[in-house]
Amino acid sequence: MSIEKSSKAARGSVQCENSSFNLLKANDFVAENIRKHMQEQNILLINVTSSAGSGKTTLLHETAKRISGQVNMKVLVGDLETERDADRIKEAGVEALQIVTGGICHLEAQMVWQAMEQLDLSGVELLFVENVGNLVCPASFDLGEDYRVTLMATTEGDDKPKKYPRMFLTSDMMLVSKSDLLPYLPFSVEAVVKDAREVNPSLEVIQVSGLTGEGLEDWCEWLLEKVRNKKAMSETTAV
Ligand SMILES: Nc1nc2c(ncn2[C@@H]2O[C@H](COP(=O)(O)OP(=O)(O)OP(=O)(O)O)[C@@H](O)[C@H]2O)c(=O)[nH]1
Ligand SMILES: [Mg+2]
Repeated sequence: MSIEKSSKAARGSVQCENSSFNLLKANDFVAENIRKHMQEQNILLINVTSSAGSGKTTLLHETAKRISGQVNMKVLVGDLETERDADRIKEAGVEALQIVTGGICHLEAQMVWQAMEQLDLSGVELLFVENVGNLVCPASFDLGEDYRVTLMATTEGDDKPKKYPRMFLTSDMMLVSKSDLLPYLPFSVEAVVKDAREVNPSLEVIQVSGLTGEGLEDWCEWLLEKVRNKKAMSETTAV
């Protein structure tokens, strides 16, 4: 038994025989190997996506501060240039490795596979991948994750789920981030949740702020439960 795949759309879903189709098929082949590898090692893999600047690194930093004493976690971070995000996460006392894509606007499974080879994963229970900030291309690339978590910042406008539906369709959790700014912005949480659930009725939602800590307890509990479930599932499979 394995945890249900995070992508709800057909993989390699470009419908014509062209180079994009073949690229996605190759990606899915590597993603499947990552999934198998993670299953064998009992590691929960979470792919964190969002537009640029929605608060992914801040969230991971705050998450590490709260749960790294309870769960052995590491982070891979994708960016076009610089190691800034990995440096920020390391400040929370968690090992982080930057994947510099050199201009590519999303992470591909083969990049994650290569990075995993540089990381000592023994004893790791939770591995985060912070994707490149972009709501478009990262939606198409399965990274072998157990769950895809998308941040939807209050600063982005509440119309995004219908404009970028594939990201919300393939996600398991939407974190409405920067909730501390709600009093100052024309942003309706009700409207964004309604739109997102019209795209993906099973999408879970938590409202969070990396600044005030709102929602982070619920978020961390969600994560810890998934870690426990993955372990229990692996033990069942091993019997
Ligand atoms: N008010 C407020 N600001 C936040 C919050 N989370 C992050 N920020 C700010 O938003 C900016 C971007 O945050 P990051 O955590 O770097 O966002 P990111 O999604 O990792 O950005 P990229 O990796 O560049 O896509 C920073 O200036 C943060 O301080 C929040 O909950 N509330
Ligand atoms: Mg970041």
